[in-house]
Amino acid sequence: MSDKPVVLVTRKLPAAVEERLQRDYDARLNGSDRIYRSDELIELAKGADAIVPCHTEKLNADVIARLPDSIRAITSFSVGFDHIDLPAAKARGIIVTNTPEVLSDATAEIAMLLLLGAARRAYEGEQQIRSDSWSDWSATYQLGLQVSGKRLGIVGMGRVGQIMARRARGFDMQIHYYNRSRLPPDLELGARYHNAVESLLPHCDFLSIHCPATPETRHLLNAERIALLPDDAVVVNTARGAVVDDDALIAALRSGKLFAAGLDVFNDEPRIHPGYRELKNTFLLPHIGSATRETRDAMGFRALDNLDAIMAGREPRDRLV
Ligand code: 8YV
Repeated sequence: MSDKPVVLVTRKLPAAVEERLQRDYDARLNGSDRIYRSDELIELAKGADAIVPCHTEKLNADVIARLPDSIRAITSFSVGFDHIDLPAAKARGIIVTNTPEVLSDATAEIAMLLLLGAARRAYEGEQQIRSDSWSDWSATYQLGLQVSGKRLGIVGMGRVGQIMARRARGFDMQIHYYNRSRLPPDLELGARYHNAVESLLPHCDFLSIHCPATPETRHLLNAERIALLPDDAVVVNTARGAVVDDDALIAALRSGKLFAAGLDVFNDEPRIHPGYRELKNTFLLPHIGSATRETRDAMGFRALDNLDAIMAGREPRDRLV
């Protein structure tokens, strides 16, 4: 029998990450990449020292209460941790970590792609080419909104929000932001701070959401707040679907209050609100913010660095509880 710690890995991870797992641990890998039901996950965790989950595993208070006593750590392959009940883990003495920083560039890239794609009606253009319905050029054909020089409002000026601001400055955008606390001037780089979402929104030709999903940010973008945006604003979300009230956003896209939305994250993924699919002014991606080869490897290695530290009795770099 191996004396290596036993680790349950809930989803298939990049090859280099699985190689390291197999070298250093008695790893229970998920070759089929099927999403385990909660009771299956609890069963598979029997005798394991740690779990490496993704955001697809809902480790709520009930599941955490039923995990075997052997589990000492949950080292998530994600920066977001809304899928893990931290107080429940803490109460059981289970250490929880995430993978910050390593996916900020990739996520900001997707936010910029969504912003540009929504503003320039990329979905409709793509559709016309692929369905062979592009008939001719005209001076008023497929008119979108110019991005350069416009105002970008950022909700949540953490790592991803700050990189998004830097990328947007490349388009001469003027940056406004809301964050719980104001950034120091060397990080703010001239961006205008708003101490409430309500005061930010009227300044947003484009709004990009980068805050975590918490009970406080649930439905942060609702009908009342959408009404505060300028007419023809564009909304981009690469954070979590829960931050947006889908019915309110769809109504505003349908009525023409908003010009378009670019979304990579949704409530109830992958069974998203069907209203988004029916609209032409949405540019939709399937939660691929961090999906680059480089970033997925880096996320895996960061999760394993945390796991190595915990198993060696050291403090992990990214401890949440
Ligand atoms: C990941 C993410 O793909 O890390 C996060 O929080 O939202 C995504 O970029 C996913 O969560 C991995 O578990």
